Amino acid sequence: MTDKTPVTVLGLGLMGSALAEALLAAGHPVTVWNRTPAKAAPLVAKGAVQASVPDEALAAGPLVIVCLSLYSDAGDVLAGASLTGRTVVQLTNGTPRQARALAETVTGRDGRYVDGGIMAVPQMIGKPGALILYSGDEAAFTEHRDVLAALAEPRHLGGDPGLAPLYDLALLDGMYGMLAGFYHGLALVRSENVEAAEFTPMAVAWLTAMLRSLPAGGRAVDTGEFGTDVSSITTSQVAFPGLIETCRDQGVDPWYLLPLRDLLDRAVAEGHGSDGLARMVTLLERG
Ligand code: FVH
Repeated sequence: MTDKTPVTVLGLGLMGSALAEALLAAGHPVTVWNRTPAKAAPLVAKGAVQASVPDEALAAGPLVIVCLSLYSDAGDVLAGASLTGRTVVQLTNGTPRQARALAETVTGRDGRYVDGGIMAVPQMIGKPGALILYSGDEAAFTEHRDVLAALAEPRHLGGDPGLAPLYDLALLDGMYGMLAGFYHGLALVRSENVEAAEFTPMAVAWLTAMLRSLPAGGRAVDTGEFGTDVSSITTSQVAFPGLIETCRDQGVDPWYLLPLRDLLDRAVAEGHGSDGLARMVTLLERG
């Protein structure tokens, strides 16, 4: 017997399994369900109860964590199940629109809905440094905050269920931009047979130094003061043709640099050449 909240986990992929394992490690009774039942075996060996259908798993306790590939999978799995008195914490990756629609479905069936964006990989779950962003029913979140803290630092962003996926996608946006730039630069030096092992430490140091400029850029956007004493849009715009030409000379597709060049050109044409790169935000917002 335990006074710990029973938790249901629907979906035992890489992430769902890590979530269930962290809850077991924190002493919660955990009931799991997965479309492919065999994936539950390692968790059952650690004390989880395996349900044979989603309904059975949903009946096990008040808190239901959903972690499937797609929102449509979550809709299918929850379809027809009784959600009365259940708090559904949806950690499947999706869009704000999908989150708001699923929240309506769940609340329409007397459940409470919290959406979440996992800012971690499975290996980070249950360890310091992992963060999960939540939004939606704040009372339900507060009630289960301590349970959710077993997974990662829980941070609630507001009552609109679409906020967690919005922040999640915005952070992924930044991550993909950084990774695309790194791999593109790597392709460029590899055109002269430079090994990744030589280039990577330089890229890490350079990108780390550049990351330190983000707070000042954010402040410029918040205040509308885009003047810079670091590097102007014109400085970048003038450098871009050389960057693109070098890609072509070295046999590397300039790819993601082309729309960036167009944006810089537009910024200069509209009279923002002396501003810092943070000005790009106001141009993008008109897209
Ligand atoms: N893994 C990660 O690093 C990221 C970190 C950030 C958040 N994502 C999101 O988490 C969701 C699940 O990701 P995952 O890594 O667990 O994904 P898989 O290992 O591929 O497992 C997918 C699970 O979904 C089940 N599933 C798929 N389709 C259906 C369906 N039509 N009906 C029922 N279940 C379905 C699948 O079941 P099975 O294939 O084992 O039978 C797995 O349980 C995802 O949104 C990430 O973006 C993870």
